[in-house]
Amino acid sequence: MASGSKTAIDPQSANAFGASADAERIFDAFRQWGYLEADLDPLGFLRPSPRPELQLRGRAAEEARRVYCATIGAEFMHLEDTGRRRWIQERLEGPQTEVDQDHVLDQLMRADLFEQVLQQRYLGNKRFSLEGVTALIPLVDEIIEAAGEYGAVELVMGMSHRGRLNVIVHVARRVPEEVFAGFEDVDPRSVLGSGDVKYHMGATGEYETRTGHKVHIHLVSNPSHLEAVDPVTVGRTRAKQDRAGADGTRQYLPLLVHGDAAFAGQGILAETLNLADLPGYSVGGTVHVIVNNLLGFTTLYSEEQSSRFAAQISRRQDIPIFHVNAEDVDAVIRVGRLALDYRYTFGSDVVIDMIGYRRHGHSEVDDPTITQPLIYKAIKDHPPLWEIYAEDTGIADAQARADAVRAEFEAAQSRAKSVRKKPSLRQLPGYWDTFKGGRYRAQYDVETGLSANEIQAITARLTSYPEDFHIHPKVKKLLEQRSEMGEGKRPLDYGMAEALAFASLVKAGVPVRLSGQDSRRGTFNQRHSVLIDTENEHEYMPLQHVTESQARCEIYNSSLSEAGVLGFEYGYSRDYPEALVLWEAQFGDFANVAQAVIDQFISAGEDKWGLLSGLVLLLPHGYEGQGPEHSSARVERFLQLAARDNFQICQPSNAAQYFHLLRRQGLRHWRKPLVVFTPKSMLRHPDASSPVGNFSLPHFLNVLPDAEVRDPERILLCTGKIGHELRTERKKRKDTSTAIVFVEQLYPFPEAELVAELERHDGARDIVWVQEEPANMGALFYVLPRLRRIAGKRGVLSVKRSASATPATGSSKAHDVEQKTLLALAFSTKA
Ligand SMILES: Cc1ncc(C[n+]2csc(CCOP(=O)(O)OP(=O)(O)O)c2C)c(N)n1
Ligand SMILES: [Mg+2]
Repeated sequence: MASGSKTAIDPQSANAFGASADAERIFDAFRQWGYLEADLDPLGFLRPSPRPELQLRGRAAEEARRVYCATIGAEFMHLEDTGRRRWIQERLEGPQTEVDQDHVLDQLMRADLFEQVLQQRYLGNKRFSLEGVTALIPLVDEIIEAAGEYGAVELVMGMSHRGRLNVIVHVARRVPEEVFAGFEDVDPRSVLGSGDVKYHMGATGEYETRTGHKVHIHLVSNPSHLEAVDPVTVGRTRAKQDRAGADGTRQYLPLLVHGDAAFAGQGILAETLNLADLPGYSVGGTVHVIVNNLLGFTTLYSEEQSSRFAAQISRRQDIPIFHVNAEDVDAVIRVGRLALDYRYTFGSDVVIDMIGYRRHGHSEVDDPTITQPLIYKAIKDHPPLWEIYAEDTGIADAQARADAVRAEFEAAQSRAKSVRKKPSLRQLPGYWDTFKGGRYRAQYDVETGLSANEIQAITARLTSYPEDFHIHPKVKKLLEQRSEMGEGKRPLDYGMAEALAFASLVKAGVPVRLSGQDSRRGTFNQRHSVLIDTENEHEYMPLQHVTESQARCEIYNSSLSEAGVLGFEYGYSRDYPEALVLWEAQFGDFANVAQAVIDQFISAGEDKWGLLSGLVLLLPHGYEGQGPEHSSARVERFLQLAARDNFQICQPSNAAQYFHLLRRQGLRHWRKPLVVFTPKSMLRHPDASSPVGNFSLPHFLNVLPDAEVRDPERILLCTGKIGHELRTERKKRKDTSTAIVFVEQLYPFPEAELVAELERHDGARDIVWVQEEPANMGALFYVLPRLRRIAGKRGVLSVKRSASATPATGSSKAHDVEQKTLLALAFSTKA
């Protein structure tokens, strides 16, 4: 079906009729509806849908039909901007660019024969063949070719399983031996408990275009969870662009390759699309390619989506969709060029929906004739794409060329056994020290205190704004209070502690980026990072005016998404390791909507792929009578994921500790994700505020010892808010025999500090873990065995709410009763 350069549209087509209003009307009808009658499925199962609007005759109709109902179906009349619509129509109706058919044939052969050699040599192995949609390889080649001409230096590519091995060889240009080696037997001891399967691993490589441009290829590591890699890829791109400066969006091009079922079905894709034009998240346009085989595993397209095309989820946005028949490879190439030009002209996302088929079962090992017997009957006798293309283009020596390509792959395959295995990822350290160019240094701890003078100087900047700025009276008061805090006249609360941490970090050259829902003001009215002029809504961000030479500080209100935004920030943190990157949940439990990002990337990325991230998650947590959904950040889930130093899990119980924790994360050259359970009611509570002197202490303390009680008979161990309530209760009871110790870092478990604290109080008989959460939640299951191990002969008891199906009661009165009982039990429980 290859059309070759012969099908170039007559440049006079539309213009010849330009004078006639009728002709224009006819063309408009085809521009609007033509894609529905287009010939898009090579096997013909997805039939054109005849439109009454297009039952038109005459030369204009014939010409318009040739443009809009052939093998490209362009959906673009929904675009709001007339200029963009006209741009697309002129490109489609005007002269078509030449295609280097010789080059295309070569790529199709390579793509198909690579799969066939894998099939023959490793029968019964999963590889997720590209056959049926091998036009992806020349399509991506054309995209890179065009990107190189625009000055792109890197293609940041996210994709799932289908065709990934083919892409690693033909796009990332790794030698095929490397991929073949992945199919050879390996010593299981070298990968046990870490690493990942071959069709998920990331890859990098160099691509030299035919016009001599060098484009680095970065294929992002990908979990099985379909589309989860989308926001990660876009976030990584944004970080690279931010580093590059003004030219970033030109230099770094994101390309996402999707399956049709996943594109239609997975919400995280929709969340990612929605980030496209938001200031904190835009990347100057992402190119999306749907590798559409009209199947998802065993499921037919008509069961996948409530629309004709999988691509139609993207119709909600102002972006064009180009459906294209995967067997008209020249049309595919033209669509690739058109999409790239569109991205670079308008800084917009663009979707290519390339429709082909899947030659084998989903993963080659299952038999598709059981579920789609008719489709597979048609596929059985359908020749590979390179043969069709060779015939259509009349390239004579195709078979001989194919034999040579096959021999090349077979030779590579026979060399595969001797390819040296990569060392296990297990040995990779968590340190990160590339930006100073030095050797790895274990800098786990760094001094985080600031002198009183430094605090005062920063406070002055944080609390001032331009003279003509009309400040809101409530914000004015808050800044006045912060000013007093910085001068040591009143204790510092969390909001001030955080502002001081951020300001001091950017002053020291560490960029800060925070995003989350309503994060600029702060869900609990605690942050006020951006001042808004009451007269004109002009903005002033004191954190951007700390010093002349400071690093950037960015705080964004995110879209109402968790998975999409958290994935984005994880990606960002990957490519901006010298920055402190934070994501904030509105309430901690909303992070569960992003569970795949937490499970598949944040907690597992280092183990699977050897990739480091210093991302911080801020998760408001605490039992305050607000009901089942606003109480718990699900501490237990994070603790269950913790192993092999994969991340840090902390609950700083006062403002100064929060300050030191953020600075520790930003300053040390050791990149590990940090999960912080942050307070709500304690944000401004005097008990959790800290005197200014505590900000000059040298370090974050993993354990806060009890300084008040000398020889306790009982030690209460806890984290966060409940500890302050226990202290109040102790005062009320005039109790002098109970020590209250805060475990500020739950993971890695601060065993040495806790042992020291228990030894210091060796007269205490009872050691009690106290938590607000029910028995089946919170840190209980995690701390109890660890405490028992270090408590020796002394008993370890626990006080908690009864096991429950929900984190907390919906009744605030019941909450109060429960809380009182907890406190009473904490002081009375005996072994
Ligand atoms: C979130 C998620 N759910 C389910 C699966 C299991 N799964 C793997 S591939 C696949 C079908 C994907 O179809 P499509 O997106 O069209 O890609 P194709 O394999 O057809 O290229 C499914 C259901 C998965 N990997 N991720
Ligand atoms: Mg599919």
